Amino acid sequence: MDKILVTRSSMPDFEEYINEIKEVWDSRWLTNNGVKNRQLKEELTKYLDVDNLETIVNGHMALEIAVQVLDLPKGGEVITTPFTFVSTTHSIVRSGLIPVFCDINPDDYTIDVDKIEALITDKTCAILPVHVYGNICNIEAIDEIAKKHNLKVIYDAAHTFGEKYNGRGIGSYGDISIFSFHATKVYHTIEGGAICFKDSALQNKIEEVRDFGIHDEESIPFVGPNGKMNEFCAAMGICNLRHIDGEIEKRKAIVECYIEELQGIEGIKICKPRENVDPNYAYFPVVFTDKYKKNRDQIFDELAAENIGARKYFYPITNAIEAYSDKYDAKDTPVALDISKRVLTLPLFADLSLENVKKICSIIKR
Ligand code: T4K
Repeated sequence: MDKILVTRSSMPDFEEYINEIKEVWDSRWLTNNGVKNRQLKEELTKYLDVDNLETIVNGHMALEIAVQVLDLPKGGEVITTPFTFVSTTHSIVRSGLIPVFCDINPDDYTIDVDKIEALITDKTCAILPVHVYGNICNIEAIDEIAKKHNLKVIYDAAHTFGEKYNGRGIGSYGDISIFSFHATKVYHTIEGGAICFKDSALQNKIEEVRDFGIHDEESIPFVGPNGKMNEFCAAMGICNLRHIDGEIEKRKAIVECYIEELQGIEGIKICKPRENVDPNYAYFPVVFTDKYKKNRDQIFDELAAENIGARKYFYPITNAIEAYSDKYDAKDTPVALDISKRVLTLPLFADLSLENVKKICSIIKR
């Protein structure tokens, strides 16, 4: 059997993409807020149902720019989750801020809102939760804590493209939400991302910070990175947006098949979707408890032996990685530590056949 990896990029037809880049090719305008970028921004603002949006070179840079434009004080503390991709934590540290790790809840692996307030000090300036796997955080509780303590909220919404909560685009929550459009995501622009923000007064600053902090040729008010998306990526995004609803529908059928095969088995835990969420079926995490006959690593190895590349997203948790091991102890977030040792994300992409889903499940159940 051909190798089945955890995901596989969705692609438009070759002709469709070539057609989309023809104009870019002819014009030789390849980046720096070109026509494809401007079109994509408009289409994404509508599709994602957000107030304001800027395209960014990748999801990580979107996080760093989000942290920068909110003017958080250097050395300030940001309460966040360690159960995420390293990008989330790195974005805080690389911005001169201090991550303070809050544990996660054992049901959907998002930040445990009952543990946030105990971590607040006079240095706390923001909360940076993650809608991990596309599971939506307890937005109401986070909002209430943030208001009470005058904190900014930045959602790492990297996994939630197209999701809605209470009928509103998920990117419209918090002061800022960021998306990743990496090749491995439900929706991609090859590499890419976006910042969505409530306060339209941030518009100019975000545009300028994204472009080295340049206002015009003679005025550079901010220090900024090169965070611009190029025209070839934007063109890919325009093509992929035409097909996204169908892609999500196909993922839904796959997830339903996984659930049918794996639910109700002692020792196998599957996330329940929250109410009032339109999901995007981004990941399919499965947690193996002590009641299961084999542990996560054994199942990972058995799948690998059959050419199936499940992934241990998110292991190790970010407060356990070498880069931070002198500053943090992962035992301080025991639920996250435990889940990270038990979770496996199974292959999930739009053209994964149901036959292969059943095969993956039969190896797990064997
Ligand atoms: N916040 C969160 C919560 C995130 O999860 C991420 C990224 C970010 C922020 C930062 O966003 P970006 O700056 O990346 O936009 C992947 C992705 O690189 C990363 O985007 C993603 N999260 C993370 C969870 O997963 P790897 O190292 O696991 O990717 P890799 O290369 O092993 O690819 C996984 C599988 O995807 C491959 O086995 C096959 C398939 N694949 C991969 C590539 C690169 C394709 O089908 N096509 C491709 O082009 O990190």
